[in-house]
Amino acid sequence: MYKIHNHCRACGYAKPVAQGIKSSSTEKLIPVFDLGIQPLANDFCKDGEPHAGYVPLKVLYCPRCSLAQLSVVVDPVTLYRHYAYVTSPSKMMRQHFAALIHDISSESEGKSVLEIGSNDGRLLHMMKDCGFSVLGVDPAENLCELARRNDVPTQIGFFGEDLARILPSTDIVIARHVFCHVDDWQDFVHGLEAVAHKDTLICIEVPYAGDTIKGCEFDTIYHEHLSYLTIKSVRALLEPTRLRLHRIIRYPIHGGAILLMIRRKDSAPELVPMSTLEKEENIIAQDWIQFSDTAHDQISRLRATVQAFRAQGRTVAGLGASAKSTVWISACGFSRKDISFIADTTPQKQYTFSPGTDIPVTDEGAILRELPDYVLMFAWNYREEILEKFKLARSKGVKFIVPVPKIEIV
Ligand code: DWN
Repeated sequence: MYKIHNHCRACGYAKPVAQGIKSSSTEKLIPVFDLGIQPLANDFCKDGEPHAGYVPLKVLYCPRCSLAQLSVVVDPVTLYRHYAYVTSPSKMMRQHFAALIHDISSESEGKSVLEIGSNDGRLLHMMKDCGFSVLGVDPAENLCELARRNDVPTQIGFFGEDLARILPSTDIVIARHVFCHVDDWQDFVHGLEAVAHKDTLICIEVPYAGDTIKGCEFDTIYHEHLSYLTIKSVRALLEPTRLRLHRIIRYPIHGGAILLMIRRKDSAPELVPMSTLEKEENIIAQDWIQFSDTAHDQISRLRATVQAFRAQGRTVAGLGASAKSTVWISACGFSRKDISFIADTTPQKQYTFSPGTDIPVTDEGAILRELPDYVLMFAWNYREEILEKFKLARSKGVKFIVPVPKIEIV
């Protein structure tokens, strides 16, 4: 179900000199954060369905290029062949897509778009309406079905050098929150080089490690997210390839993300000034160790907060059966005694259980039906939109517990 990962996938630090021969050097990735054994964050199963199981969740830091990465790699077929996460239909995501399309169009006049990890085709459908010709790639059979019903042509499979060979050359490549899910970066980059022509614009959007650390967003650390990127680690990855960093744009989505605009080294312009973000970046192992201390403190606080409310006879529910919810619930050791249900808009998640627990996931209407005293906002990255959406429930006394960046009751 998983394999051990013990060398840096960006710069090769601590890589054994040959398969099976231990590295002669004393190079070792540095353990910086450990949440023990956890269920898979999107392993939402109906009653009686078999669970995928439990896997160690530990983060290692590369002292050479600053990439933080998990100590294991879960079989991607287990994670993604049938995927519960569907791109959010929220207003915030639609606004993000509009900004992304604007920023891409300001950098490229290209009209053909390949999206890697296209999910249900939501972004590509929006780009198609803007006049782009689109093609998606995604390994999830259930999501490809949704995309095709959305009239978005989608190739089923994991993107890499092999799959790239059967794909057309394209003006624009987009990979949103998929690159940090990939184990073999070299194979992925070879795939990018195969589909890119001289002027292709490659746009890779990932959570930014600086934001993860600053907001103590430890609940975004789960088995799908194999890597936590810094610009320094991307430079290390691209250095030996035919590709180069062209521009970096920051977005607030998903708790803070960066769009890495990448071009071929033989495309114009040759020289691009270093961004301010890159000049200021200085993430070291100690930042992750401090992050770990804060995260474990937040976990203890949330556990104590919920258990105190329950001891007073108050009811607590959750909103957003996000991957993040699984991390919080597992780290806090919550069960249905603590959280009576989680409400969620995603049909594939409704009437399942939070991975590894007896906590049911139900529809959003449950909040108004049950009027719990407190609702844990596991989808805190949509905070304002959620608070607006649940104005009526809040007027009836429901309070939200927002766990990130600091536990807050609103
Ligand atoms: O990288 C990934 C990120 C981009 O998305 C994936 N590996 C997994 C996924 O992470 P997540 O599940 O934490 O993503 P979200 O979008 O933060 O999840 C929000 C959840 O909350 C969804 O299940 C939908 C739900 N939701 C809701 O029920 N009502 C969301 C909103 C805004 C709402 O109003």
